[in-house]
Parts: sequence; structure tokens; C-alpha cells
Amino acid sequence: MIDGKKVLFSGMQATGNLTLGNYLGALKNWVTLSDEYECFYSVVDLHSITVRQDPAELRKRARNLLTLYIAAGLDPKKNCIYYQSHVSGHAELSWILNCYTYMGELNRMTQFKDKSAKHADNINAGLFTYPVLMAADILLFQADVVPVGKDQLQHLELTRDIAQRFNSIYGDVFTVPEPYIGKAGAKIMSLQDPLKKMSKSDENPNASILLMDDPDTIIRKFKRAVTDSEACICYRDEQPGIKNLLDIYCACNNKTPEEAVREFEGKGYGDFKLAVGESVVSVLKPVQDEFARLSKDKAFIDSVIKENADKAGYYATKTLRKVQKKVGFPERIR
Ligand code: ATP
Ligand code: LTN
Repeated sequence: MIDGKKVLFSGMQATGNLTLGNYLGALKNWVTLSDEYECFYSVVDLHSITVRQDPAELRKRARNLLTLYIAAGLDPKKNCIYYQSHVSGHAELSWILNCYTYMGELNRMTQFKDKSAKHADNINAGLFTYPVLMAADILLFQADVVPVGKDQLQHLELTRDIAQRFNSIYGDVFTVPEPYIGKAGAKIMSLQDPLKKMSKSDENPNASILLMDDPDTIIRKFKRAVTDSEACICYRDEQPGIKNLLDIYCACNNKTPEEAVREFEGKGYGDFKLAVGESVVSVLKPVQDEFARLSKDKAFIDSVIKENADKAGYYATKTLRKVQKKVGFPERIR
């Protein structure tokens, strides 16, 4: 608890261009939750180097991502928006938690299996222990709730296990966090293969809607979206392409699948795809405009970066000192 409010932590990697999946699955919920909780939203650049990055490009993407958090509607006065690499507590707690995590647990992580298959030439130890760093991110702020897409649930479960294990040895040190999965948009699928998640690292440009895509591109990608020959706008697993488009439509318009199905009764796929595309354009356009405006305001973004790193550092140090004491490190002499 901070000032009587429950704590929320979440983060995104500054790798690749953000997709509609990142927006509907995560960022949009962050904005909704930001009034209710004391929020920490990090650009998790320590995570990004688990796969090889171009340094200048990473720096640029990280700044763009931080700007995008604000453009999407997170007020930096109310929410702590900062770079993970500016708060050394993440790495320090991560080391400690490594010693309370089992190889067997990490071996089961599906994201590790997927990413090591994708980057077979660079299966580094960081990629393997990445879920421990994620646990450290969350536990460092004693977060009660962590809004993520469904693909991150396994990491959240591990975080809870680590916290409970630590607490059972040393007493109540960590808050055990709960995941928050939004009702709509928790798993947006590829427009070209609706059985695969929409991902920023997909090589097919038509598979993902990028947050910065212009309206024509968005509409064109939706027109080309893979569907089926059932000629029925129904919300069911047997029609994964249509189901995904309905999910996107619902997330953009805050509707339930039943409402959306009723709305499109008797309509053809062409009209439906156009309506989905237009909804996405109207959701993304204000974010894009605000991003363009904020990107020009260097002094403002710099001040956010500085102030919020200090604030995050304060809370991180509080937890870290407590943990260091519990495990038996000597007290600092001042
Ligand atoms: P990559 O595909 O390159 O591994 P990513 O698109 O999964 O990256 P992350 O930075 O790992 O991006 O994810 C940021 C947030 O967006 C996480 O909370 C994640 O759960 C969410 N997210 C990512 N893809 C989707 C998706 N297709 N649908 C819903 N949420 C998603
Ligand atoms: N692992 C996440 C990003 C991430 C995160 C976190 C999300 C890193 N640390 C803490 C929530 C809480 C990902 O790849 N999407």
C-alpha cells in the first residue's frame, strides 16, 4: 500500500514496434486502472538485452515507448513511468531471487522455449533467468496487481511461487501479486494466422497492426485478414479469424461478443472487416497524434524521466534494504 492505495506494476519491452495486441492486451488496461491504484509502469530495458540489440536503436525505442505510455493516456504526475535501467534495485533483487528459484521451474517456461528456438545462436543465461528479473520487477514495488496479456500468466504464477517461498522462510516480506487480465483483448491473434498470437517480432507485415500504422494501412491489413468460408459472423473457436476480429472490435468499442454478433447479423465479411478497421483507426489516431506532439517536447519528457526514476528508486530501495537484511547481509554503517 502506498498512501492508502494498492500498488500496480507492469512493464513492456522496448523491442520492435508495438502492436495492437500490446495496446489492447496491456496498455489500454493500464490507463483504465491508473486511477484506482498507485501505479509503476516501466520500460523494461534490462529485459530487452536478452536478445541482441543495436544500442542506438534500443535507446531510441525505449524513449519512444516511454513517450507512448504518456500518449496512450497515462499521466506521468500520477503514474510512475520510468526506465528499468535507472533503478538498480531491479538487478540487485533479481540476483537474490535467482537463489530462491529452481532450474526446473525456469525449464518449464514456454516463452523461454519459444525465444530460444527463435534465437538459437544466442541462448544466453539472461534469457533463461528472465522470469526471475520479471519477478523482481514486481516484488520490488510490493505490487498487488499486475495487468498483462495472457501470454505472461506463467511468469506471474512463478512470481507468486517465489514470493510465497521467500515469505515462508523469512516471514511477510513480499506482497503476493495477482494478475489482471482485461475482459476483451487479452490475446489478440495474428491477422494472417489466427492460431498464433499477434507479435511485434512477426516477419509478415500483414500479420500485425502496428500502433503507428496510418489509417490506410490499418484498413488494408484488415481487408486482407485471414478468415474462413463459413459466411457467419459468429463468436466460436471453430472460426478463429472471425473470433479474433470480434475480440478486436469488442476491445475497441467496449462491447461484449454477444452485442457485436447481434450488430453484424446478416452482414458480409467485407463490411465487418471494414467496421473493425475503422474502430481500430479511431482508437489509435488520438494516441498517434499525442505521440507526435509529445515527441517534440524534449524538456517535458526529460523531466518525467528524471523525476520518476527518483520516485521509483525510493520505493525500490525500501524493499531491497528489507530483503538484504532478511537474507543476512550486513547493515550499512552511515
Ligand atoms: P514479442 O512478440 O516480440 O515477444 P510481445 O509483443 O509479446 O513481444 P511484450 O513486450 O513481451 O511484447 O509484451 C508487452 C505486453 O503486451 C505484455 O503484457 C503482453 O502480455 C502483452 N501482449 C503482447 N502481445 C499480445 C497480444 N497479441 N494480445 C494481447 N496482449 C499482448
Ligand atoms: N515479460 C514481459 C514484460 C515485463 C513485465 C514485467 C510485465 C517485464 N517485467 C513485470 C509485467 C510485470 C513481457 O515480455 N511482456
